[in-house]
Amino acid sequence: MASLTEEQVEQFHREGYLLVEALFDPEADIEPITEEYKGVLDNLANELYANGEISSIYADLPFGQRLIEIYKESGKVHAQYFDFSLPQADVREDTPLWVGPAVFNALRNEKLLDAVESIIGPEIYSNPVQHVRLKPPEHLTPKDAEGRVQLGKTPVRQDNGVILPEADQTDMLTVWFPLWDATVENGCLVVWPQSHRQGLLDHCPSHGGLRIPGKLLNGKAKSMPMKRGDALFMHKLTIHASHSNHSANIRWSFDLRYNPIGQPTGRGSFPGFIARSRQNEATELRDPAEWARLWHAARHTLATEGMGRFNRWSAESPVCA
Ligand SMILES: O=C(O)CCC(=O)C(=O)O
Repeated sequence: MASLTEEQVEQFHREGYLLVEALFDPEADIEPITEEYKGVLDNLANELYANGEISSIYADLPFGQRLIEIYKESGKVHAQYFDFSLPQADVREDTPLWVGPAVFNALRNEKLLDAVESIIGPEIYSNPVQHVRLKPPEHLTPKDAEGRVQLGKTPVRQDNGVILPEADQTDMLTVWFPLWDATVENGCLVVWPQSHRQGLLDHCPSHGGLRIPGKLLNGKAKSMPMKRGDALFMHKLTIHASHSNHSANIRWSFDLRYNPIGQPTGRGSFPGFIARSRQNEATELRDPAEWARLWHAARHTLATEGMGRFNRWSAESPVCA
C-alpha cells in the first residue's frame, strides 16, 4: 500500500496541496504511458502527411522535437488528438481523442489510488475532468489569428471553477503529475498555499480558459518543480496556474480527478467510472476497452444531441471588466 501518512494528509488539508515525491516508479508506471503516446504521435504524423499538411513525418526526431516540428509546420496545436477527454464545445463524431489502455491503467494505478484513498476514502470514482497536456515551448508554438499562442501557460484558476455548480459539494481531488520532469523553465505548476480556505472565487472566460481576475488574488504563489514519478494532490479550491514553457522541449503532464462514488462529477455528459470500491469490488471498471467505449458513446451523444453548458461564468460579469 502506498497510503499517505497522517502528517501528509494533515498537510493536504492545511495547505490545500501535497507534493508526494517518487510516488510512481518511472519505469513501471510512467514509461508505458509515454510509450503509448509515441504511437499516437505517429498516427498524427501519418494523418497530417497524408493530408498534405506536413512535408515529412519526422520519424527520426525524438518525441518532443517531433511534436514541436509537427505543430510548427502544420501551424496548429493538436492538443485534442492526444487528450483523454472531449472539448467543451463543437464535439463532432470525428473529434479525435486518445483513450488507450496505458492511460486507463494510469487512472487505475494502485499507488495513485492508495494515496487518493488516504484523502477521500476507499470508494473512489474517476472523475472525467482529466487531461494530458503537451505544451511546446511558447516561442515555437503556433499562434492563432489574433497572434496569441494557441496553447500557453495555464491561467490562474480553481478546479471547482471549471465544473458545474451541481458538484460544489463534491469532494473532488486533483492529481497532477509530470511524465517528464517539470521545471520552472518548462512551465511547472504554481500553487497558492492555503488558498482553498477562501471559497470559490469568480472566474472569467478568457483566451487559454477560465481565469480568476488578478484583483481577486492575494497571498504568495509557490512554484512546484517536480520530477518524473512525483505527484501533486490539490484541493478543488486551491488556486493554481502554470508557468510558461521557456525551455527547448515540451512540458508533459497528466491532470486527473477523483471523487467519492455517488457524488456529482460536475461534468455529467462525460463518463467517469468506479476506480476502486472496497465495499463492492465487482463494480470496479477494469476493462480499458469498455472505458474507451464509454468515451466514444459520449462523443456520439454530444455530436448528435448537442453540448449543454460546462461552466457557470460569463464574460459580461462586472468582475471580468
Ligand atoms: O498542467 C497545467 O498547466 C494545468 C493543469 C490543471 O490542473 C488545470 O488546468 O487546472
